[in-house]
Amino acid sequence: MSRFSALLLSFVLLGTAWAGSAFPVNPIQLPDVDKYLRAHLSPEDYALIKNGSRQEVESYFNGLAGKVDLESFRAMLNATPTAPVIQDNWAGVTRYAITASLVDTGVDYQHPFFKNCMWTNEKEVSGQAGVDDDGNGLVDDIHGWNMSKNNNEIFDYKNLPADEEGRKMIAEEINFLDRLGGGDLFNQEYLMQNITMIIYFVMNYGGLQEALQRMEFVATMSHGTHCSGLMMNGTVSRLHAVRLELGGASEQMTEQPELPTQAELDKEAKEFEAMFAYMSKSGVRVVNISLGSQYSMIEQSLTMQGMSSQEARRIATELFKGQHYVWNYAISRHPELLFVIAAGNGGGDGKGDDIDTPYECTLPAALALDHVVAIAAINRKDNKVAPFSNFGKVSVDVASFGVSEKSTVPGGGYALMSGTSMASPNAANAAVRILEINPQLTPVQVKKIMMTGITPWVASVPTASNGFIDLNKCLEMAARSR
Ligand SMILES: [Ca+2]
Ligand SMILES: [Ca+2]
Ligand SMILES: [Ca+2]
Repeated sequence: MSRFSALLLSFVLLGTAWAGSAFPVNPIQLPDVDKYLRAHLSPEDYALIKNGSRQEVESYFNGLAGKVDLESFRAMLNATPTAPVIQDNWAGVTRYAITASLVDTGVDYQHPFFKNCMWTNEKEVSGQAGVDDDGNGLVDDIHGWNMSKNNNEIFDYKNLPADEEGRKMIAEEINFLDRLGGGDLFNQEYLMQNITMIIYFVMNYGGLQEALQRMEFVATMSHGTHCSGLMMNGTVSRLHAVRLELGGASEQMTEQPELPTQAELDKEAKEFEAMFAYMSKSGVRVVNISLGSQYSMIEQSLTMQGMSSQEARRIATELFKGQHYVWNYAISRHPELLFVIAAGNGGGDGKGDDIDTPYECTLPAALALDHVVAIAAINRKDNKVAPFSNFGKVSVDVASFGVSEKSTVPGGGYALMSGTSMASPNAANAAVRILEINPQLTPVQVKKIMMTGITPWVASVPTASNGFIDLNKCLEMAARSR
């Protein structure tokens, strides 16, 4: 299988340029920390944080830290040390291990959580390093494949600090981001704590810009590991990891994109198709995709580069058409796989969009295919739709939990993240567990169970099923189908 060219990845990334988030549509919603500080600090203090020397920032931090209980705040950020337990009534029922794949930023497979749940290519394990022992065209694909680099590096261990303190810091950072992005940003009660913590990170990383870059880096790096933990939690199944190396918003395209030729599109389409063929050959039944792109974001990012609105519309339309062609080509050729796809987060305004409309259309969630399930996010605390979640009467099928979800992060810890990125693997988890009970079910049958084994809601936004996945109802239906 050939290496993915940068072309389609640049499409995928394109949408994020203005949104300030790690992924085009299904990122952890990174908060606008810079704006936050500007809004709440005096111009002098803001200038000091932005441009002051380390000593100046440190003494400012010490002044703030004296006024808040930072210790208990940090303890709160670290208060999610264990894996959540999925409650169900199916512990005694025979389950079959199936294999599920996740196309994402990679997974820390050395995390204790994943110890016994990685898909493992036995012929490669018992074979020779540097040799494609099972003849599938991929050398040493032990737990999956890195599609961007065309090698078996499904996680970059050089990104993890060597010491335990440093590794624990990742969970703290992610929890802090979720705290800020989860709406508490505007909670006056937490204002002082949040500002103090931001300045603590600014100090730690040697500047505001560096701190923001670090947050984006950690969020991007952790995304795949977090989604993987949600998908596999409580299952007896195996995780087949497929990594795409997507950059964060700061690595976004700044130049005008060149429109792809049909030959280039065909090449991309075939490479994506080959990725799904590889999954299928590895025994995968369920694929989670917590990423994508939105038409409006592409158009807006082009306008922000100074393009006329007419020209931006023309280019964005062509690019989006190309993306549709590539995704549709690859996914429609693999009806044996069930694709669970995040509906998207609705961009920098924090408000979900109707992806049935051409302007807010989001791919690949909006593909009109029977073996695609698009997932909106609700909050498990009140069963209400997350304000950021996209929706659509036709394109979005069902909802699942996606606000402050607890799952694995690189380095061995657990932390909270929010997004339809999290709702999607929670829904994929249900799909995996349905198949564990009845592996004979087809993707279309599993999708039907996911859309009918629900708790109906009085929803403020439309989806095809108007409900959220009720795991026990789904598993009862799966058991009855045996
Ligand atoms: Ca191989
Ligand atoms: Ca080998
Ligand atoms: Ca929006």
